[in-house]
Amino acid sequence: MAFVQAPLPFDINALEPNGMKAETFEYHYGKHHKAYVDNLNKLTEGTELADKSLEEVIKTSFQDSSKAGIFNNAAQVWNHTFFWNSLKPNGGGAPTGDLAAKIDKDFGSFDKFKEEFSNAAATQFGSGWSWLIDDGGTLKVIKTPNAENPLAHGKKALLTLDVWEHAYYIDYRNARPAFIKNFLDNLVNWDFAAENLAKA
Ligand code: MN3
Repeated sequence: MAFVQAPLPFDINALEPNGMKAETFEYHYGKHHKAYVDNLNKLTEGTELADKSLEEVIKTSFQDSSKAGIFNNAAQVWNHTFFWNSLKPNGGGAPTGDLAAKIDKDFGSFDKFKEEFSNAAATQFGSGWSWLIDDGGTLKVIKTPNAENPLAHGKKALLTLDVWEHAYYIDYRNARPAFIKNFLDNLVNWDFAAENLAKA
């Protein structure tokens, strides 16, 4: 069974009022994300991995140097689907409920969380990702290079921002900090993060 690209959870032009053009999704979803899915299918076709779940492929190929290409493509398929779900029209602002309470407890305040998340996203040298994770009951911010993700490390992801240059070059050119600020102010899907926190 082939791996399939999940549909975008919003219309391709839905985030234009919030600083992400349809053109960004034509390339980032339509070309970059699709290419990872196509490559993963080519690399796993006819192997035992073709019938595994995407999560299983990520976990079994991580740190196996003979499967680096499979890991990179599988993780990038998963990371991008997770990223699209981390966005929503007119998102941003502050979380509520249990998630807000945990952020206050583990970071000191929501502003401190934003500072840590922005810093991780801005200082990831080259390509990678910034994440809010639940590490055994404690919320943390981490950054990962290239395709690496919390799942590979057995941690639970709550929210992510793609900081590969292809994620922001159409909307923000080289201004990664402006892209990060816009994500936090106008795009974060806190409902998605809260759902992930609530999962076992
Ligand atoms: Mn990307």
